[in-house]
Amino acid sequence: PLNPANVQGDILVGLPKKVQHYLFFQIDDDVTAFRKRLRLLIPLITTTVQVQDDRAKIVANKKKAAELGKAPELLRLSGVNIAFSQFGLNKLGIKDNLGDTAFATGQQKDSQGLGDAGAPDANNNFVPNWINAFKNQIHGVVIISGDCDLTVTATQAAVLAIFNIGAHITLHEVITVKGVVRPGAEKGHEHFGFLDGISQPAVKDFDTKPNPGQETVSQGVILCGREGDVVAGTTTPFTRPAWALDGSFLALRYLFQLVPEFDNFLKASADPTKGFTSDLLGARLVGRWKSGAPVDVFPLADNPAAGKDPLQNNNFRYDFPNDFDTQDRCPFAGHTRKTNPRNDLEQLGFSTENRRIIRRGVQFGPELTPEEVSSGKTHHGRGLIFAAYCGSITNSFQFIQQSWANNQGFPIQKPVSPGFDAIIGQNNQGPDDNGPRSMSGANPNNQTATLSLPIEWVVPKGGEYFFSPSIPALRDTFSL
Ligand code: N7H
Repeated sequence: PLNPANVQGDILVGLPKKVQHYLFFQIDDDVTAFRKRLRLLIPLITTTVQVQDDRAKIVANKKKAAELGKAPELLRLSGVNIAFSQFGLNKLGIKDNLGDTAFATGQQKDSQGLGDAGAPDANNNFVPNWINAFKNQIHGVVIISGDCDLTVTATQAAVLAIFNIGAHITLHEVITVKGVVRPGAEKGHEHFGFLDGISQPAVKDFDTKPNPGQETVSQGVILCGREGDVVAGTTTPFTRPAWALDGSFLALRYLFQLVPEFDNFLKASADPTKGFTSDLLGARLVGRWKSGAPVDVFPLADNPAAGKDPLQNNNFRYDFPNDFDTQDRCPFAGHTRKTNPRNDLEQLGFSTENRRIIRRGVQFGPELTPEEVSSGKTHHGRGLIFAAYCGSITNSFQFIQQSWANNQGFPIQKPVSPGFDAIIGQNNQGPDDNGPRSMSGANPNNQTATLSLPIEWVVPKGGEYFFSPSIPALRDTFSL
C-alpha cells in the first residue's frame, strides 16, 4: 500500500503557502558533488505526512487566535520540494526512460503543439515567445513555500547554501519565479477574480472522504507505478523504471494574465439591458462565478454561500436535462467544461479518469493599479504559475491543452461548434500574434451566436515538464 511518507508533499496535499518561490536551476559540471549535496537536502524536503502535520498546526493556530480574539501568530512554517526535467536526468546520468514522450521532449519543443505563439528560427526550429530564462535548458526546480516572504527567502537561502557551500558551486539559479497569494478577500482567487483550486480529483485510498461531485481516481492517475498508471482509454500500463514508483510528473507553466483587457472585453460584450451582465458573461467563460459557484447549478445568478461550500461547489455533471445538447447553463467552451467535461464524455462511453490532474501553483504579480484600471491596459506582469501533477503528461496536461482547450470541435458539435476554451485556448498561427479565436454559447439568450475573442488574455511565457521523485528515489537513485 501507498506510504504517504514516501511522496513529496506538494503532490497529494499541497504545500501550504502565502508565498511560493519556484527556483529553476541548472546542475553544475561537478555532478558527483551535486548528488552529495542533494543527499543533504533530503531532510529538508517536505513529505506528504509533514504537510499534513503542518496543515493541522495552521488550523489549530487559527482556532486558538479566534478564541483569543487575536490575529493568528506567524508560525514560520516552510515547505521544500524538488523535481527534475529530462535535461536534469541526462545531466545526472540517469538513463532510464520514464515513458512519457512529452516529458522526454521537454516543454519548449512541445510549445508549438500546445499552441504557444512563436516563430521558426534560422534552422527552422520553432521558438516560442517566452522570456529568455525559459529558453535555457532547465535541469530542475526547487519549490519553496511558506507563510511570508521572509520565511520563504530564508528557506531559499538555506537550500542554496547546501548546494553551494563555500565557493563550491554545484547548482546555478536560472530564474526564481516568485508567487504570492492575493490579499484579503481575494485570497484563493486568481487574478481575473475567480476562486480557484476547487475541483481536484480525490485519490483512491488517500482522500477517503470526497466531497459531493468530487470523483475518486486510481492512484496511478497521479502517482507513477500505481494501479491505473495506464495509457488513457486502455488497460496498457506505461513502462516505468522501478524508481519512478510514487513519483509524479509536474507540468509547470508561467502564464501571464491581461486582467484590465479581460475586464474591458467582458464589459464591452455584455448586454445588461437583457440581463446579460458582464459578471454573467465572465462566469460563462469560466464555468463558475467569481465566488466559485458553478454556472451549471446556478445559471442565472451567483450564489456566494454555495461558491465556498465544498458540499455544493463541485456537485454537478453538465447533465441537467436541458444542458446535454445545448449550452443553456454552461457553454461547451467554458473553461471548466473544456478541461473536465464530466458527463459530456461519460455519456458517450469515454472515461475521463486518466485525463485528471491535481492543480497546485500560485498567483504572481501585484494587484491592479488605478492607472491600469482607468487605461484598460496591463502595465505590471501578473498571472498564474500553473502547476499540474499527473501520472502522465501525455494523458492529461498535454491532452487537455491540445485536444480539448485548443480544439474548436470539442466537446460536442451540437448545436454549433463550441470553439476555443475562452480562458486558455490557444490558436498558434503567427510570430507575434496568435490567430483569431471564437466560441459559441457565451450568450444564454442566443446560444448559436459566435463570440469573437479578440486577444488571448492568458499568455504563456515559459515552463518546463518535471518529474517529482519519491523520497526513496531521491535517496537511492538521485543522490549519493
Ligand atoms: Fe484552469 N480561471 O481563472 O479562469 N481554472 N485556469 N487551467 N482549470 C479552473 O474548478 C484558470 C489552466 C483546469 O474539474 C477554475 O477549481 C486561469 C490550464 C482544470 O471542473 C478557474 C488559468 C489548465 C480545472 C480557472 C488556468 C487548466 C480548472 C475553476 C491561466 C490545463 C478544473 C476553479 C492563467 C491545461 C475543472 C476550480 C473541473 C479550473 C482559471 C489555466 C485546467 C477559475 C486563469 C493551463 C482541469
